[in-house]
Amino acid sequence: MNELAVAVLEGSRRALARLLTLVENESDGAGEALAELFPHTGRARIIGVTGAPGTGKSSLVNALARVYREQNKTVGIIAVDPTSPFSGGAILGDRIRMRDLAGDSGVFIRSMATRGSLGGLAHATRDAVRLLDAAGFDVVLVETVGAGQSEVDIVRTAQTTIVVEAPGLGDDIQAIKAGILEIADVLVINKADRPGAENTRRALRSMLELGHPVARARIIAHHGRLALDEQPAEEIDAAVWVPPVVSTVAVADSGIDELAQAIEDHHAYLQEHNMTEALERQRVRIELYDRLRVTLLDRLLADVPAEDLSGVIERIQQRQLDPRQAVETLLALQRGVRE
Ligand SMILES: Nc1nc2c(ncn2[C@@H]2O[C@H](COP(=O)(O)OP(=O)(O)OP(=O)(O)O)[C@@H](O)[C@H]2O)c(=O)[nH]1
Ligand SMILES: [Mg+2]
Repeated sequence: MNELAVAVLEGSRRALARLLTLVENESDGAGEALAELFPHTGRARIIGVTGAPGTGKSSLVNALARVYREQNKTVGIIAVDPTSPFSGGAILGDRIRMRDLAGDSGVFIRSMATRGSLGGLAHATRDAVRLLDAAGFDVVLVETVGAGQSEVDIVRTAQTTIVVEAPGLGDDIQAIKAGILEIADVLVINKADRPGAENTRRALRSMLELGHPVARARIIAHHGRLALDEQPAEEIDAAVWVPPVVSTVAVADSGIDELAQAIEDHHAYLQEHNMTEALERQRVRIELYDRLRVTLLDRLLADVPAEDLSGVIERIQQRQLDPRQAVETLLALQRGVRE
């Protein structure tokens, strides 16, 4: 068996840290260990925390981790920063803010930054979560900034997704437009001690109330599309989960127990409606397709000479070849190379 994998299963933090570095660098070196650890995954509760910069995600993760520690659960934390390739600042900030968890051997904190593509980061994050899962952490918290598509992908790794809002960040409706309702299982208004918190809360609430159709669309977009194929419509109808809105003051530990309870409620809801497995199947399918897409494209680009590729791009630009035909042309070129 792979040495690092054995060491991780035996509880070595050093081995875990080394594997995480390999995963973060998208190095092939982690492949064997990941494969051997994979059968040991599937036990952790994975919770995603996302939201605009500075809304208090790290502070909330910190506070939640303390709640889980009080319940004697071990906690792994991954803070993902997809925004900047050289984000020493943010990472340092996270480390400092989470300092009060340092020294607790039941907590492991790791930051991850963009190396290559965002798609790569999504894969690396999934692998990192699996490593913490295999290492035996009861709860894995994944923090990621923003609500763009790539962040949604990252967050889709989680069983429960918390979207964090804060008052005074500008247009509330804007944030809602950005599609947060589609990914939120629990909505948090953090910085409830700040002016405007009640307005933000009201805006979100009314969106949600407006929103039986929204809630339904959310279920379909986030949880449901693929699961929907496999479940009768009335079952989905009965199972609509309207995300609770929880107000918190993360830095004063206020509302954190309510947040932990809302996460628990969501978990119970998934169990009760037999959605856990269907959702996992969907996550597996999405990941498999993502990985196939990346691998097939890499393979094609490796097979087709660069000048042929730029020739095709040139011909599209000259309106001699339409993009659909171009795909066929490239695949034919690849077959030519392979034969
Ligand atoms: N007043 C108030 N300040 C808070 C609260 N929660 C967090 N803060 C402060 O807001 C700032 C940002 O908090 P973070 O927890 O780092 O926020 P974040 O969302 O993780 O930030 P990024 O990771 O940089 O996007 C810090 O100065 C916190 O002390 C809160 O509930 N009330
Ligand atoms: Mg943070």
